[in-house]
Amino acid sequence: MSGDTTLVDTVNASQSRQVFWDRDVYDLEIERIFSRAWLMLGHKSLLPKPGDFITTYMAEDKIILSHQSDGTFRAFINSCTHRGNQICHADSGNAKAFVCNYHGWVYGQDGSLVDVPLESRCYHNKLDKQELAAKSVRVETYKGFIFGCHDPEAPSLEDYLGEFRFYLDTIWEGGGAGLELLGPPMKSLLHCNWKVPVENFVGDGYHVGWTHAAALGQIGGPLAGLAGNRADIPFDDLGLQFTTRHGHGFGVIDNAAAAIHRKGDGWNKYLEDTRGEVRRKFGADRERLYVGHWNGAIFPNCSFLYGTNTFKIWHPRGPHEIEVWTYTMVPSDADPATKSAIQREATRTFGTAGTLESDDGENMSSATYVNRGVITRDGMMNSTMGVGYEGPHPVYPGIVGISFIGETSYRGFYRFWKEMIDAPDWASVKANDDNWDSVFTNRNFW
Ligand code: UNU
Ligand code: FES
Ligand code: FE
Repeated sequence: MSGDTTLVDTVNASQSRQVFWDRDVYDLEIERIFSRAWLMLGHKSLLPKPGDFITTYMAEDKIILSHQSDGTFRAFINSCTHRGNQICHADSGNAKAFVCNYHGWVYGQDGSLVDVPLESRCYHNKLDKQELAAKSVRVETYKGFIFGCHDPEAPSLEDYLGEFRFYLDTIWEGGGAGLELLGPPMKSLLHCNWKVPVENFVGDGYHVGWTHAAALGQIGGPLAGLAGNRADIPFDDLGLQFTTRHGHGFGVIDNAAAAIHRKGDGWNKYLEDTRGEVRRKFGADRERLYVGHWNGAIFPNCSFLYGTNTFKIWHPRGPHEIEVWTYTMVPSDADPATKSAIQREATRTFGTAGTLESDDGENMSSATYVNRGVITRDGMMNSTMGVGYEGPHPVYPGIVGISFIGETSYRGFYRFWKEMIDAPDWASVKANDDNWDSVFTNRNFW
């Protein structure tokens, strides 16, 4: 099953329900997407000193990410090259070396095999330790965020993020020192396909007023206006939606960056103090984004809400389950009280037991498990909202949709999903660089 898959119809903006259910589709995703794309590993704030390490996942592969003595970061597969035992069982720490607890092979901070017990006597000096280094992963960083990739043919991380950096820079650099992550992550299992939360975070402005109606009513403030079945819900003056070359995208609600926070201090004050610098550095069009609330995703499986400041990696665990890792995203130069206030609100809303997280979780497993039904899963899903009400924009790169409520970024996510599933290699993805956005046919919308 490869080459021009019919699972996603980019012309009619629909997707087969099998993308949430079928085991063969999942296996193909692991092979063609997770083994070839840049995946989020973490932020340097999680391992600030030489010797610091964290363990994480790239899809279902266990990974050690380690801070080298020269200040760079290296990642390697967390499985011993002797008999395969997991090398490191800690979530994080500081280590000069990693000792496999099965037979005691010792790996350096860079994954090289540095010592083998009884090497000369038992192996008669015939062991090639160089060849037996832990399998290494390509690592690159952007504004402190660390990514890993298995494919030597993949573009650089900067090119992979591409024009999405125009948007990321606005918040990852911002008007101060940029954003970092607070760990350790909260971890939970969710019974859903990994793409359900990604599509939700990349571009589902529609669900907010329905799924979260009760919670938003309780929170009050600017988001309360979105809650519920209201004919007068704001629409085209609410914000915008974006998709870019490699499927990354987001939606923005204007002037709502700190909507869940108290006025006058903490995060609100930080934004007011720094927005002038953003305007000076990046201009008014990006200052607008800086003070907006974002729901976004970096293809394939990293999502975040800027403003609410939850940061998630959806680690796939087969077609019908994920392990969700939730960090808090904070300005690295904010004072400790502001950081902890941001973390508290992020946890209350989108932590493992957060009010809004629970609202979403129910939908995510429902949208997955309903496809147990053989007749049900034969069908297609619809993402046509706002087709034609989107296009290239004079200021903002990528394709820009008319409102925060739309499915432009959904279409962009599945457009690139299909491209990756169909492509035999990165060269054939790169060949589409000049006409990737041709499925967005209204060239004169803005
Ligand atoms: O649930 C969401 N994705 C969301 C919540 C988006 C924007 C504001 C609040
Ligand atoms: Fe690691 Fe044997 S499996 S030392
Ligand atoms: Fe939601």
